[in-house]
This record gives sequence, structure tokens and C-alpha cells, in this order.
Amino acid sequence: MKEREIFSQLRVFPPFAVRIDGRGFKRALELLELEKPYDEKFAHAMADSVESFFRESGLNPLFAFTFSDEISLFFNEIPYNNRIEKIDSIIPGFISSALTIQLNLKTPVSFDSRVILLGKEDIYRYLLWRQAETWRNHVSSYGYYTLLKTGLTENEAASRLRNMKASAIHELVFRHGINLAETPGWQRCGILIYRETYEKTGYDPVKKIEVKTQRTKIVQEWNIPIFKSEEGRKLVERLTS
Ligand SMILES: Nc1nc2c(ncn2[C@@H]2O[C@H](COP(=O)(O)OP(=O)(O)OP(=O)(O)O)[C@@H](O)[C@H]2O)c(=O)[nH]1
Ligand SMILES: [Mg+2]
Repeated sequence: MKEREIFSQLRVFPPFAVRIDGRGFKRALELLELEKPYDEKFAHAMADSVESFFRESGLNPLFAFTFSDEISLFFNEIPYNNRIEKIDSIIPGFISSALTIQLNLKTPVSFDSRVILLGKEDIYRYLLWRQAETWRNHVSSYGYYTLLKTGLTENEAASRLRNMKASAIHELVFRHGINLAETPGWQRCGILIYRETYEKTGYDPVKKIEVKTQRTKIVQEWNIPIFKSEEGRKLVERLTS
């Protein structure tokens, strides 16, 4: 029957991204009574799950970007002979399990997964796209929950929102005391997770000299620039180089 595993030879050539998205998280998270539209505890659980992926999966992503219930991971190399079935199963499997631990969930959750073929120069464009989605999601989520607060049903709020321009949503939310230009940076721009190399100075007691060693640490950056800006472009250049 081995020959029936007809997708097992599908391969991807690096660099590439993997984007996973929480399946049915609107309902799955309801039991947790998270703050709406954004819950810092949930965002920490997502970012910490990614951090544990960096530490414990044995895979070596260049960096990752997350907002809401989605995570994009970028790779320059991957084991398993670059097989897509492995990539698309192990990564969402690991993160589902990590998030279950982080949130101490009693019911299982899952993530869907897709592989995105990227040339090195496409990574920046991909990030511009996902960060634009972060911003759109931020505006519409605040709009949606503000409309619910005014007494509309979920269906009414969703259909009202579809007919509103972004500027009208800003005004509506502003009238309810929230300035969308001043919400926390992670809600507007997303969160980056990456490995950083730093130099540590230690003391060699045998040679009785100071020694410098290269160490790496995993950084969660909750205050990232807009990728479209010069600062953002340089940051992406650093992460991909
Ligand atoms: N309360 C709360 N909900 C969140 C937060 N982050 C994500 N979510 C929920 O996760 C959903 C993510 O949107 P989608 O991925 O489009 O919806 P989904 O229900 O996961 O459905 P599919 O991804 O299509 O399976 C949002 O609609 C929210 O309901 C958060 O910080 N707080
Ligand atoms: Mg989802």
C-alpha cells in the first residue's frame, strides 16, 4: 500500500513560510472568557508556544510572526528532506500541543497549516501582507465588539461592519473611548519571535583570563515597527540575512 501515499514525495525548496491558523478559535476560546477583542494572556500563550517551538522542536526557523490566532514561521532549512506532509503536520501538531499546555486547556484544539513558497526577496512582501491583515483585523475586531456593546446581535454587527469604511469604524470606536492609533503596539502590528546572538563575557579560571563567548537567546518583540517603514524594512533585512 506504500504506493498509495501519493503525496509523500511532495517537497518544498527553501526559503519558505508555514502559516498555521487556529481552527474554529472563535468557538474554541469561548470557554476561556478571554478579553475582547484582544486578550494579552492569549497573545502570551501564542508567543510562548512559538518560543517553545524554537527551543524544543529541534527545527530551526529564521523567525516567526504572530497575531490573533495565526502564526507564520519562516525557514531557510528544514529536515525531513523538505517533505511537505511532514512540515504541514508536525508544526501545527507541536503548536496545538504547546498552546494546550500554555492555556491549561481541557478540550483539544487544532491548527490548519499551509506552506508558502517564497524567494528570499518575497519574505518582506509576505510580511507586509500579513501585517496589513493584522491592522485590518485590529480595526474590524474593535468595530465588531463596539457594535455588540451598542446592543446589536452578532449577525447585525457583522453585516453593519461590512458596510462601514475604516474611517467610520475609527470614529465609532473613538466615540466609545478607544483611539485605534493608541492601542498597544502588539495589537496593531503583531509580535515577532526570533533568535538573537549576543556576546557573553566570562572568566576562564584555568587560564585566568576573561573570555568572550557567542550565545543565542530567543526574543519576543511586542513592539515592532510597521514593516513598511524604513526601520521595519531594516529589521526584516536583519532577520532574513
Ligand atoms: N476574545 C478573544 N478572541 C480572540 C483573540 N485572538 C483571537 N481570537 C478569536 O479567534 C478568531 C480568529 O479568527 P478566525 O481565524 O478568522 O476564525 P476562527 O473561528 O478561528 O475560524 P477558522 O480559522 O476559519 O477555523 C477571532 O474571531 C476571535 O474570535 C483574543 O485575543 N481574544
Ligand atoms: Mg482561526
